[in-house]
Amino acid sequence: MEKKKKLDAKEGQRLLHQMILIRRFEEKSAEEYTKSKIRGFLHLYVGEEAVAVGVIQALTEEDNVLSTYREHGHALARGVDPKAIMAEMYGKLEGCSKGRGGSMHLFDATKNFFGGNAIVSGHLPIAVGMALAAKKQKKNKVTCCFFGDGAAAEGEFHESMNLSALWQVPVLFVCENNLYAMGTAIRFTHSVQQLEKKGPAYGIESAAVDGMDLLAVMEAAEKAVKMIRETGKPYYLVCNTYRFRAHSMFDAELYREKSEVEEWKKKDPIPKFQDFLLKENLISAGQIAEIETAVEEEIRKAIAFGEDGTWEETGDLTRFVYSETQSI
Ligand SMILES: Cc1ncc(C[n+]2csc(CCOP(=O)(O)OP(=O)(O)O)c2C)c(N)n1
Ligand SMILES: [Mg+2]
Repeated sequence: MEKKKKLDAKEGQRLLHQMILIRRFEEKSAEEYTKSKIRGFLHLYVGEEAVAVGVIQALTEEDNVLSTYREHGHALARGVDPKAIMAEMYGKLEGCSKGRGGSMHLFDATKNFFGGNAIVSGHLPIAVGMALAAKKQKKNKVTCCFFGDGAAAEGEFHESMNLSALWQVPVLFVCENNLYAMGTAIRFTHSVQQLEKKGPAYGIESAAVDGMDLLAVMEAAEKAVKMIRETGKPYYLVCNTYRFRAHSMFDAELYREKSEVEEWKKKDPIPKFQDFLLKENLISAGQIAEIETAVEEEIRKAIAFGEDGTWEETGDLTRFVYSETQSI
């Protein structure tokens, strides 16, 4: 409630713009995928936008962000250039990972955005290591690590929680609990499904929040980041959310009822936040239309940039490969 009063029109509109950009960017990516312009894996974040936007707005530019293969939303919210993301998915040299990573490996060190990690839970130990480095270097840096409910069932999750608490490092673990790990429902992967209960077992302060409510996520993330900066300790935040689309582009969704998806769509975070802004007179219908138009233009430019991008010379394919680096 307090947060709602604090939010001014400019900031509210900026956040709405981010969520709409993520949604439209991904809808367009799916379209480009069906035209085979984008190849390889593609995991969409549609429905979960309030988590990335709500958490990342609580960080500073110096903080680190790590994510999974479902990371377009985090990259966009972090300010990675949509053109460089689209070119990456097109496999072009101008992509943020030189076209070699694709959708699952977006990376931009200038934004302190460290992936894009395709190994489920594999980036949690990396996040703890980065947080340890920041502590040793006496940098005021929070390392924020997004992962899914499936990742929280992996060994790395438990090792990372344990070590982060033991070493007292400034890391924010953000679990995006969308109730499924590919086609496996959470009741088949977790003995205790209130995932925030696992933090206190390691002595880590933890909370759960409605991940479909941007304002609630913002408030929870701000509280978490404040605690981390004040104490240097880790924090575990579970955002309960839902993906509206399939796990990836190769998923017939035989594991859930259409009616379940429809029920969750009623909690869509974008109209919810839009309605809030309208009700509080922080935006007008005309301004919402302007955001949609601006986003459309940003995406048009991103597609054109990807199309016009350069294919890497086949002779360069072994560049940046470990074996070549070793012989230099
Ligand atoms: C170590 C490892 N095991 C299995 C896979 C295959 N895999 C890719 S995504 C995924 C599901 C992960 O689910 P979750 O962590 O809940 O994230 P979500 O996709 O729901 O965002 C699996 C098992 C993988 N990439 N890495
Ligand atoms: Mg999941």
